Amino acid sequence: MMSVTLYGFWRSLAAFRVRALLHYKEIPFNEKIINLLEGDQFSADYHERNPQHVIPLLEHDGHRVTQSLAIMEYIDQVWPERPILPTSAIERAYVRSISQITIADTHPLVVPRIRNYLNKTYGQDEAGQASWAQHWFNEGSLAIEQRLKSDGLCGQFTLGDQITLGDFALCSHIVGARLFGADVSIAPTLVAIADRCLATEAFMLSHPMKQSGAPIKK
Ligand SMILES: N[C@@H](CCC(=O)N[C@@H](CS)C(=O)NCC(=O)O)C(=O)O
Repeated sequence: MMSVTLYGFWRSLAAFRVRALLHYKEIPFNEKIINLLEGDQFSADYHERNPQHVIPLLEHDGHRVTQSLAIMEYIDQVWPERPILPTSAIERAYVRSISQITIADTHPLVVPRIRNYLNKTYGQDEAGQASWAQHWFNEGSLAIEQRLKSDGLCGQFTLGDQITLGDFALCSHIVGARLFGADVSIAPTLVAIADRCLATEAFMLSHPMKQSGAPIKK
């Protein structure tokens, strides 16, 4: 098998989604750390790999794939065992749609470059940035909770009782919300699904706080 390299960082929610999928599919990989707090994403070497200066990036078989959603779908196609996309068109649309609430509509508002901009341009200190992040996590949590209830397709997981793409996205949402101190109790169905994911080995191993460089919990 060609080697698989994930460029990630302990705190990155997008890298967490991809790392969890690699573990879920039992794909051997090595992870190279891009320390976002030290600005490694702007280094010349990383610029050549991903001129957008964001992680995750997956290297496999001479290919470079960016954007966690694209990476997860790439992985699912190249390693079809334990598929994460349902076969019916409507269920596929459902898991992609619910995933995008966090991947496209929530997470981009809380990434370092946004928080740095809030700080530099609008003078928001750490507390101001945390309150901003909590607001957007709450909006996302409520939107996802509503969809889980109204679509009526979830079970133990986002779609019925099997892990799908939706679970990698939703679990990263809750892990991020907790890291930023948001009140996740506003979305009990979502939390129950995320905690079921976090009880599995793949998600547990991939959790941001279990990665090298993460602060030790006292
Ligand atoms: N939509 C992208 C998000 C990529 C992204 O913004 N990643 C963050 C870490 S989770 C990052 O590298 N941020 C660097 C920065 O903001 O400077 C994905 O899902 O892969």
